[in-house]
Amino acid sequence: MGVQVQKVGTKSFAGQKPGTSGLRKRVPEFQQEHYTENFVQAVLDGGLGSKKKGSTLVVGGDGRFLCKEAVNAIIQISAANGLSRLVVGQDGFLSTPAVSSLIRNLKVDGGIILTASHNPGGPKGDFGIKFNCDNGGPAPDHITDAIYKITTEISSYSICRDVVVDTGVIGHYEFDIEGSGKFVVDVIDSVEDYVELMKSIFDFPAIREYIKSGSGGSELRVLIDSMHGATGPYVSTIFNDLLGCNGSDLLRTVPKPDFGGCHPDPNLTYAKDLVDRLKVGEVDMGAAFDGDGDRNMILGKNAFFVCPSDSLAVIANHIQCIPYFKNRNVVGFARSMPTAAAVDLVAKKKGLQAYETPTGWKYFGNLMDDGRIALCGEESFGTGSIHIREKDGIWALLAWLQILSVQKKSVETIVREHWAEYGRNVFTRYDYENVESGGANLLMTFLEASVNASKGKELSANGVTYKVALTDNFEYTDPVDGSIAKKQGLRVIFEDGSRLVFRLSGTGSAGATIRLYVDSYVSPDDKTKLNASAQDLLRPLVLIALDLCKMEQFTGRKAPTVIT
Ligand code: G16
Repeated sequence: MGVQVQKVGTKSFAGQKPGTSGLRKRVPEFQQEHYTENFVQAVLDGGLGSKKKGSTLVVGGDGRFLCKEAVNAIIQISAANGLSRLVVGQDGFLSTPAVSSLIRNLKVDGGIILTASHNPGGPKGDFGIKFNCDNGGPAPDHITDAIYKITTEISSYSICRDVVVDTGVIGHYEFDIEGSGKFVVDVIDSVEDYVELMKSIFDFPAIREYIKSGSGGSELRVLIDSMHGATGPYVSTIFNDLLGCNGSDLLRTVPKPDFGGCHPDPNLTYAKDLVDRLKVGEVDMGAAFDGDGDRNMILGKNAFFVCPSDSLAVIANHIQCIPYFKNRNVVGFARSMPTAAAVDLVAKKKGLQAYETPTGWKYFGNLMDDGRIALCGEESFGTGSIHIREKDGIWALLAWLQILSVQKKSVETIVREHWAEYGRNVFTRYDYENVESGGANLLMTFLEASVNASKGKELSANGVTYKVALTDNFEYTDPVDGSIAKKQGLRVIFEDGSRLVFRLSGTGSAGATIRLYVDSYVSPDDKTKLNASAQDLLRPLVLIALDLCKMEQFTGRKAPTVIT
């Protein structure tokens, strides 16, 4: 007799709507009875649809608090729903890029990723569940909408509580399920597949040689901060074992359920220790990755900050340094709308196509699948390529190292030379985190009206005047399937091409986060401005933006939580 399937009565929970990248909530919310099970059932029904019975998924997460419990729930609910196989990372652990790679390499039907990305973890921190499709990428809107609809109507879920797998032990586990037959769980090494992929993309011997003697004949020191997130084991294997970096230069490589109490977001605020160590000037380069390993921050010597928009443009400009692209037909690049347009200038010069999509990696999926782009990136520290369908932190660092190994120049020199050739897209983002939702929504409603009213007007601050050329709420029509995403951010575009963008984040777990993006272009002929501080260059536009949205009046906030 097979393992029994139990049908459990439940009630729907409000607010299980996937955001920019999956459902992210505080841990106690997920710990409510039936909460996680409801959502997993909805993911299987809405994500797999008629393919559900007999399908195979990859399952893993970034090791944060609740991951193991959620993996067990997914195993038991999948067994009861007639799936035929799950491929699970050992201990339920896989970085987000590793899940995407496995889905593609194994040619399975999709995956479930347990992560709240860069959000803090631990018993009071954040947790998240995200469904990825068979292309390895985050589910597009029509699928997340279907999942959400099911969460609002659900009245029961199916579960096999007697399917018990020790995910700590690599192996093949088989069960006979009542009514559907064989169900398999393969617990696999979490690191192997991803490392092989990286070895097939980059010239590891050349990078290793450059690390050994690239810095004027002596070793190139790279300080890497995994922030106790998912990249740790991958970083140790790739950078220590295979590329010869000093073990002591690899920081916080042990994944922890609460990220050691830190906020695993690789930016100048939350990776401050790394920044401070780079400032001393003894290390040539630095990099940090987020909780689930898809975000990256790149720093040069003396903590020279590479703005993510520039990082994408530099990699695009030097794409032929990366062996993977040498024999591929590169026809375009993409960036999200709030990301500064540096990559567009590279595309233009090379005669390639540039795409502008809404915020969310899922919007790059069709462009990649359709062969329209080779690289894409976002201001939110996301850089990636068509090797998978997620952004990829370690890939970005390897891309930089490969470029350095060919160019034999420092990070800072490469960026400054880029500005001298293309001009500089100066960029900053102000985040107002955990703002009371009511105030944030009022601000956005008020702002939409004042943004519209500003059309054609001159706005000034600190003696600098900008004339508004265009205002809108960004709308995107996917060129591949024609789907439309509306209201993706309020934009004020000035006559000189400078931009202000305002939007509410879709990745917070409580309250609201207001994001204000400021972007301005300095021509390569303006030598003084080209090397001035970004803060000084953008100050007038920041003041104009804060006045336009009446930030303090609506939110009571005098300053942002994070500036990147
Ligand atoms: C996710 C998405 C990104 C997006 C970022 C911020 O990243 O995959 O595409 O740019 O959230 O989104 P928002 O501005 O809506 O908070 P991650 O690293 O959190 O998965």
